[in-house]
Amino acid sequence: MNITRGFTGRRAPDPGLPPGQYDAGDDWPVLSAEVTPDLAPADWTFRIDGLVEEARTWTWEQAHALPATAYEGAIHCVTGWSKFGTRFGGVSLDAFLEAVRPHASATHALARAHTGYTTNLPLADLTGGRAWIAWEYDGEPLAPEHGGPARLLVPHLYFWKSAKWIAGLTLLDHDEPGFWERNGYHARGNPWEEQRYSGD
Ligand SMILES: Nc1nc2c(c(=O)[nH]1)N[C@H]1C(S)=C(S)[C@@H](COP(=O)(O)O)O[C@H]1N2
Ligand SMILES: [Mo]
Repeated sequence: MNITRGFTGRRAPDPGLPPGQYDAGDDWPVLSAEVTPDLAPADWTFRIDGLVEEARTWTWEQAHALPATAYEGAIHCVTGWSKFGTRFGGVSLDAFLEAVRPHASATHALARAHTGYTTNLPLADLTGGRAWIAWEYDGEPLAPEHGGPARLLVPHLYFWKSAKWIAGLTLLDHDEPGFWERNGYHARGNPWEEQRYSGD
């Protein structure tokens, strides 16, 4: 399905481009610090640990038993491109977090990929139906170069927060910088406030 920009029909008004971004159109650039791993769904697991009542690891099948939900909308990369009308399928992070019962003291999460990539997020950005573990794009399995079999998807923040080949989250009572954040990028990365670099 194509979303015609400018004609919103029954849709919510298109929020448009965040400051300093351009529309990449049909392109979907690949940005990876690592070599794309050869990760089969059978070898994929997703774990939440740290400040939780009950740390838990889900297999591919166990994760797929959770209620399926979709995201349709834009993604925004800090290098400048935004892509509208993306369609991801997966499971809301709320469903995973409900199962582990985060401690009241948990304020942040450090996300890690099966390749070692990390990125930090406020826990509040991962709840409320705004973050997903995504394994489908346009109704097809998510391509390996885009993080398949499964990636974190947090589309309201710059896309470096959406860790590809997601392996898990550790809940913390403080913020701990991940890979790009240790290299000068912003702790939160809200594109609407142009939080690109630490200090922005
Ligand atoms: N594991 C991992 N996840 C990652 C990255 C990465 O290098 N490794 N790059 C991030 C950045 S900077 C962006 S813009 C998006 C790119 O996702 P894409 O290649 O599917 O466009 O993934 C994010 N997640
Ligand atoms: Mo990016």
